[in-house]
Order: sequence, then structure tokens, then C-alpha cells
Amino acid sequence: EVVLSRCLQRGLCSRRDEVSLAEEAPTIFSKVIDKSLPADIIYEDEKCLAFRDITPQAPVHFLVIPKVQIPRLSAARDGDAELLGHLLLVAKNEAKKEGLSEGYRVVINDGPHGAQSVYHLHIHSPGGTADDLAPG
Ligand code: TR5
Repeated sequence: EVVLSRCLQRGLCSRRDEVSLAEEAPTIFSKVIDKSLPADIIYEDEKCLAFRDITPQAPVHFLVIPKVQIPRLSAARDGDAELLGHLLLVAKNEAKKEGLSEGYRVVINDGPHGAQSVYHLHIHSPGGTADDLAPG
């Protein structure tokens, strides 16, 4: 019921909209955030977490996620602007720490047509080679 009311507040779903409701449900990344599932965390602050992708698509491949559960980019609101900017800056800072001085990609998959598999907004930052860097 809490999940449903949050979903309704965001205007994402009606009570019969089970697809949107499923997207609002906690994902595996909630367990990474609350540390009930181990992950290789490389950065954390009060707003976000960065950790290595479990199936890296490049020599360096980490994810940056907000601690609040925004299910996908298309569900973000105008009020999320500062948070979204913060995630990008964290991705940039971590890429520098990882030594990606020659560049890297920043990718957000959105929804079924965007090949999104985990419905907790995340930024992919793969880098380290000029070969295939396409995540997920
Ligand atoms: O397809 P999208 O854009 O949704 O990307 C989801 C990404 O999450 C994929 O690149 C997965 O490899 C990654 N993933 C999935 C799990 C996971 C993870 N990265 C780090 N740690 C993970 N744990 C502990 N569990 C996952 N199921």
C-alpha cells in the first residue's frame, strides 16, 4: 500500500496500472543501498552510491544510483534536477579516479525499448578500451 501510494503520488499509475506499480517496487539495488546484498562500492554519499557492475562490459564499468528509488529516467521530475546533476558529477569524479583519462561513456537505459533490466535509475559508466563499450 505504501508503494502504491508513492506510485500514485508520482502520477505514474492508476490503481489498475500494474506495470507501473511493478516498476515502483524495490529492486535488487535497494538491497545494495541498505547493504543487505554485497556489492563492490567505490563511492557513497547521502544522495547516491557508485559500485562496480557485476557483469562488466568494459575493463572499468561502474554504476551510479540515487538512494531514492526513481525507477527510470522517464519517471524523473523537474524537482530531481539537482540529484540528476549530482549523479553525473559523481560519475565524472569516479571515472577520473578509475584512470579513464582517455574518455568513457555515460549511458542510461530507459524502459523496455531501452533495454533497462533493473528498475532503479542508474548511470552506466563503462570505459577503458575503444572496443565495444555498449552496456547491458
Ligand atoms: O540493463 P540495465 O541498464 O537495467 O542495467 C542493469 C545493470 O545492473 C546490468 O549491467 C547488470 O550487470 C547490473 N547488475 C545487476 C545486479 C548487479 C549489478 N551490478 C552490480 N551488482 C549487482 N547485484 C549484486 N545484483 C544484480 N542482480
